[in-house]
Amino acid sequence: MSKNVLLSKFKGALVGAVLGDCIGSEFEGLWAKSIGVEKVLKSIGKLESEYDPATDGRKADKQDMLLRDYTDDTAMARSVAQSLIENKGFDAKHMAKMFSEEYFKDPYRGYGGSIITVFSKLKDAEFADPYKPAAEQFDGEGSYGNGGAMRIVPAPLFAYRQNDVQHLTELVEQITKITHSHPSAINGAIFQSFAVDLALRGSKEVDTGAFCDELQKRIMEREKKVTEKIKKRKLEEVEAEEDKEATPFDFPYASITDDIRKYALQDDLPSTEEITGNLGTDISAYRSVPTAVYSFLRASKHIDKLEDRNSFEKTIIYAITLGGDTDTIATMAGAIAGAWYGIEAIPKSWQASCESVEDALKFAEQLYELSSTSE
Ligand code: R7I
Ligand code: MG
Ligand code: MG
Repeated sequence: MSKNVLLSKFKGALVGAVLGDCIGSEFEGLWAKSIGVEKVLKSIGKLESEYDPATDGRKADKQDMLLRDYTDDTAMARSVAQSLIENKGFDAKHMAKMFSEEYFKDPYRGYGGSIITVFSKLKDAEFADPYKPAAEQFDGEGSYGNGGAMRIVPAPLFAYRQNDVQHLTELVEQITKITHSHPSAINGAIFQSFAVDLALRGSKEVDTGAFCDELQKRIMEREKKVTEKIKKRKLEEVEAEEDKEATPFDFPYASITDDIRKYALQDDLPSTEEITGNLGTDISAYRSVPTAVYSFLRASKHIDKLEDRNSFEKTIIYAITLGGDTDTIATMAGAIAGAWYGIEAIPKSWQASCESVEDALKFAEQLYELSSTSE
């Protein structure tokens, strides 16, 4: 892949993530029924009307208006990118410090309800053990929220050149565990990182069948390993013979990929109720990451009322119409779509309307340089 194409994909991934968050956050927590495609188009129409192509910026009379804010999703993704760039690699303590300090500097970004405890404990212990506070969440079960997956996009960029699934898996696990130690949160972040990685390696046309097959193969490998570990521990504890046989429930993300494939390939657009019911739109990783992957795949096809929108735009708009955790689902879907279609597919008017787009472009260049020197 030429430098120009790959760099465009890196930029698309990071900017796509920022825009999904900024545009999606207006609708976070609303039911799909109370959103509807017209409302999303109206919001986007407004930001497009503020743009002046002559200056590639906002119209003169709109310059004083505030840019659309990003939320915790982008705040944390920024820390992941900055920490990887600054250290030319992963340093758990440094990243934990960045997450926590960023929160205390700028707390009103809509963070998850429980993660704040992690930031406080990390700070109080002076980041001595960057994994301990997260492991203590929810009586030692760890958070299953989507806060690991929502911020992970810089990791598959950083690890791109190594082209080693195992290496990417381990990197994502380490980054996620700083705040989320529940296997569902970790595997959700891994699932999202695989989707971004596949999109970075993708060419023009999206082949939903092939995309899902590869995603499923990769996540199955991962889930098998986790299951074996848990089973081994359980067997040692209780010696229960029936635990030896794996069930589909042991491979939640691999299993749900069948539904993602089915809904994405279906001729008619599945009803919103079907998607929200079966894939989900809430703040758990398991009920939001698959929805983001599905939104990206579905948007490569026709969607009524979005005929004059390109596939990147359709991804963001469609993801938001599903309601629920809209900023997070749109940020994850936007990262995948941006990685596939590249920065050229992202309207300039959108880029001019949101906070942190310029930084995302800069981080993309830095991660590109880093990943090419770490070959
Ligand atoms: O996962 P997290 O960072 O939240 C991310 C979400 C995104 O939508 C952001 O846009 C922002 O709005 O928040 O934050 P956590 O606090 O770790 O998890 C989010 C919520 O999930 C928690 O506050 C709990 O309500 C719930 N949750 C759990 N509930 C019971 N048992 C997460 N894990 C558990 C659990 O194990
Ligand atoms: Mg958010
Ligand atoms: Mg959210």
